[in-house]
Amino acid sequence: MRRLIAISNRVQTETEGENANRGGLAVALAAALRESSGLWFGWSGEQTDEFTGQITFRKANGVATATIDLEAQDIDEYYNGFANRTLWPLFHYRLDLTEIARDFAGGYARVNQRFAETLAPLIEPDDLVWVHDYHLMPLAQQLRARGFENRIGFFLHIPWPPPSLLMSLPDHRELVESLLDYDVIGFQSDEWRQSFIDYVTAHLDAEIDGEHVTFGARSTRLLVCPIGLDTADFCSAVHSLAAKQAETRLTVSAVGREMIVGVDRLDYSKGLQERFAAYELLLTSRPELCEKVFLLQIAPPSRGDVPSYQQIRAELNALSGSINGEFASIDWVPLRYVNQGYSRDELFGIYRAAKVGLVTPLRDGMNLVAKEYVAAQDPADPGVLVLSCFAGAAAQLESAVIVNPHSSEDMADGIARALAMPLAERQERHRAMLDCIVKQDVHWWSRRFMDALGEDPAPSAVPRLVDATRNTA
Ligand code: GDG
Repeated sequence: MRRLIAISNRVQTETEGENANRGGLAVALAAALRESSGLWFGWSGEQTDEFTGQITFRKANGVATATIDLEAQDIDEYYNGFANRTLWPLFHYRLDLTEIARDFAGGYARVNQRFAETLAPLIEPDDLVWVHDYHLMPLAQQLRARGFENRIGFFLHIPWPPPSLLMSLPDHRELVESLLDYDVIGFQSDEWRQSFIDYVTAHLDAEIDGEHVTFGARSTRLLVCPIGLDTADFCSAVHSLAAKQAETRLTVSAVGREMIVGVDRLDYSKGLQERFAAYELLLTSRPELCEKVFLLQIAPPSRGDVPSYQQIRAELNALSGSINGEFASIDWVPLRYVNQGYSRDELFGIYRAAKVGLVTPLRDGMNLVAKEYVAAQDPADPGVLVLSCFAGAAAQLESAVIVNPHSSEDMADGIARALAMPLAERQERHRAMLDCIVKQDVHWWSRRFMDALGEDPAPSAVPRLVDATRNTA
């Protein structure tokens, strides 16, 4: 088996532990790497006075890791800047929050160069290299420039925006061209892949043949490869004490009321303000539900150094206060809004105690919370998933109650429908979704991507490759 080198912006270190508030990528990647005895390379999350390229090797959760520290300027311009203030909002269709600055773009290029320089001595000729997410799009180009001809793949965890939005980025063409130095690009859904193809068709002199784009001397396969859960591992929490205790604690404190749950990083893409507004409308338009339901929203803060995240936090504090001020009674708090993280086992118990799982992002590459909510349900008496049509997960979880997160009315109707849904319908919908979550789990996802990465280039690519070189010469 060929060795896998996975690269992502952050690498989970041992000290942060299994129960830290880990993003979807960290959870999924650890499972994929354990299978292939690979090496996981990335930023430690630590700051250093001067970048030296010194690598720290560790074992974390059974995975070999190699990490580097970054300078303050790198963190500002590359991570807080280009990644989180330019690409993240733009790729989540939030042009209003997208900040364009040359310093950010410069920091992004510099850190990608630093990653390539530091990583280069670790790569053996037969290694497969798998780069993750929007922080590191130009990395293959940097490695190719240093002579690496390994198979290199890229997986985009977030949406790919339509061409008209991408063009707001001053160097959009260079960015897309750099991506065509990969052998495989993985997308969470066909919608994001199609947006990428739309850009290539409109702006590059490239040849598109089914899943393959040939540009210059390389043919790149565009793969739809939706990320899954480590379903078996996640579901093993059903036997854990922490899960049982969390479930019991919630059931007791609910005193017979139905619980609706949301679990999201505190991020504007997750549609939390819109969700709170929809919940408010639910209580206003259906007064019979007052005192009968409550919403538990878990929202651990993230990216607190970025102003738009401070702003959303302030807005949510105000909104939750006003909803509780308007509706609460002496023994009923309609909205429990919690800014802290819980262990994965506790989360399992929290999901299981909820009659409705509310997952309503305005835009999301996939959304693993939707899958976790379904996986945690008791098949004999499952809760109902209410899911945004703009989450990548909606393409797979068609049996959810699908809602438009921009419409409070649609969301309020969806929640009411979920609360009233008869057992047989709940069971049928749950069965269909669980089937997909079990079959297309994280192991399926990594095998699918690795198979594509490990395969030889399609023979038909060779003549096209010669022609393309001749055309561009
Ligand atoms: C990106 C894409 C894509 C949340 N609170 C706690 C906690 N979490 C865990 C959840 C879930 C993960 O964080 C969040 O998953 P998402 O899928 O919503 O992810 P993003 O962070 O936005 O990540 C996304 C994902 O990459 C994977 O490709 O699905 O679309 O945006 O696993 O459970 N975990 C713990 N405590 C918490 O309080 N332990």
